Amino acid sequence: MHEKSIYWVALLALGLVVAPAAAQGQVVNLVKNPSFEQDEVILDDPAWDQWCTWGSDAGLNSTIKIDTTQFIDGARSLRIDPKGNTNWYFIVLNMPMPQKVGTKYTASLWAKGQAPRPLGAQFKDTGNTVSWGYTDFQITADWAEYHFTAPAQTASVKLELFCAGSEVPFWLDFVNVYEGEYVAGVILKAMSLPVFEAWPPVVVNSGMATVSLPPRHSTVCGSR
Ligand SMILES: [Ca+2]
Ligand SMILES: [Ca+2]
Repeated sequence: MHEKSIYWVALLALGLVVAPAAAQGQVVNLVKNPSFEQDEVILDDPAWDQWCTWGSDAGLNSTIKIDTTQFIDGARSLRIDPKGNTNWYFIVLNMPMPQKVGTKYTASLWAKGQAPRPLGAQFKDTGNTVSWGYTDFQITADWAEYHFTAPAQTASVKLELFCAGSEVPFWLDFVNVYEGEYVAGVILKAMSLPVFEAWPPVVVNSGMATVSLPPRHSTVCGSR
């Protein structure tokens, strides 16, 4: 058996792996720049491409910034400082993404509030003709994943996040939109295979495989 295969068999036998290889690639993410690791125009993006914002009334005074001190995936997140007492007064959105009308799609996101606060999310036609799947989340002061699933009503879709209604700042990271029902455990980059490949080599002794455990990867919870 190949040494790497022995390594994985040993880890699985010891119950030390929560199937990262199986989880990785289970979904095809339609969100571009899903983890905010690439620079792009977000606030009032005139191109309406990938991440953008829309504001109304007091929401026009809202701000966003890339934050390198808070993240759940990669090394950056989007910090949102919303203004306005109505949730849709400041919207962070990602567009466009193709969907098949009548087929279910799931949106999942990781968020963390400076304190617990609400966050609304929905799908909407990029031409603004119809919206669907609206869901109210209550996000907490710790990183956690939130998701909703709804069948597509148009072929060109945006994901909208209603960020106002509370002026408590919050962070957004690792946003996925994919076909089908929610898939638990979509892998975070900080927990992906290259991390495991950096672990020490397996030691094979009389047909029994033994391994040394590495410390927990520092970036998984590095923002907490
Ligand atoms: Ca990130
Ligand atoms: Ca953009």
